[in-house]
Amino acid sequence: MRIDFVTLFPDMFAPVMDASILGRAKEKGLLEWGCVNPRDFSDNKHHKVDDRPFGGGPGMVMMVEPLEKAVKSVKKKSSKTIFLSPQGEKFTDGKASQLAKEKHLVLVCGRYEGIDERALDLFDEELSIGDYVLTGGELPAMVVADAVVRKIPGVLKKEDAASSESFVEGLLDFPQYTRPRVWRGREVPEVLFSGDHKRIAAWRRDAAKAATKRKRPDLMSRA
Ligand code: 4HQ
Repeated sequence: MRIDFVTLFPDMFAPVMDASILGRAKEKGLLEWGCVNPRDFSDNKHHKVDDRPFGGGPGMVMMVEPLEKAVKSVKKKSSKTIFLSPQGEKFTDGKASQLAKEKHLVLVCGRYEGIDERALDLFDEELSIGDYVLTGGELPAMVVADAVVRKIPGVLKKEDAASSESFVEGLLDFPQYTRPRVWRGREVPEVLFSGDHKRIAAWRRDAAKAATKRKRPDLMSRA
């Protein structure tokens, strides 16, 4: 898969996109990514990309022209273009699985008070990572990229793969333990030392269900 980020802050991306599992996905040839800056497409001599809102009010609005040129410079017929915004459809694990099948994602990051409404025609989808307001779309775009790239076959090692299945089943992860076996008087559940893989799997299923009921009852109806 290739991912292009349309952003006024391209320097934010490498520290996240080149680290850990995403970095390894690139080294393995499973992911290519790049940034394109609308500022480089402004025909204004000061490279201006924002202007004051018609009708008045505080803050600035991203202009449609530099945004359109930036998107068009990376977009192909087979691309899916996505704008990150609190007004979008809620991004979920299911959506991540869907997007993982795409060949090319163009993730467009807004800044300021937002973008000119007419720019929305440039996008196939509008996605929100949650009901809170961030400074820009860069962090949401990287959240989407991370969740999507993990779903590409071959990105996760076999050992990692199992834990990613939990959300697919609609439940939270089961509780995990490592050494020491006793910590401040708290013991690791005995069954995990039994060597009985069937019993362990059954315990984990029950524990995942109990944790979901207690911490996220809203997920139980789906599971
Ligand atoms: N923003 N999920 C404002 C978000 C956001 C979110 C993105 C803030 C775009 C202009 N994006 N800009 N929540 O808060 O996706």
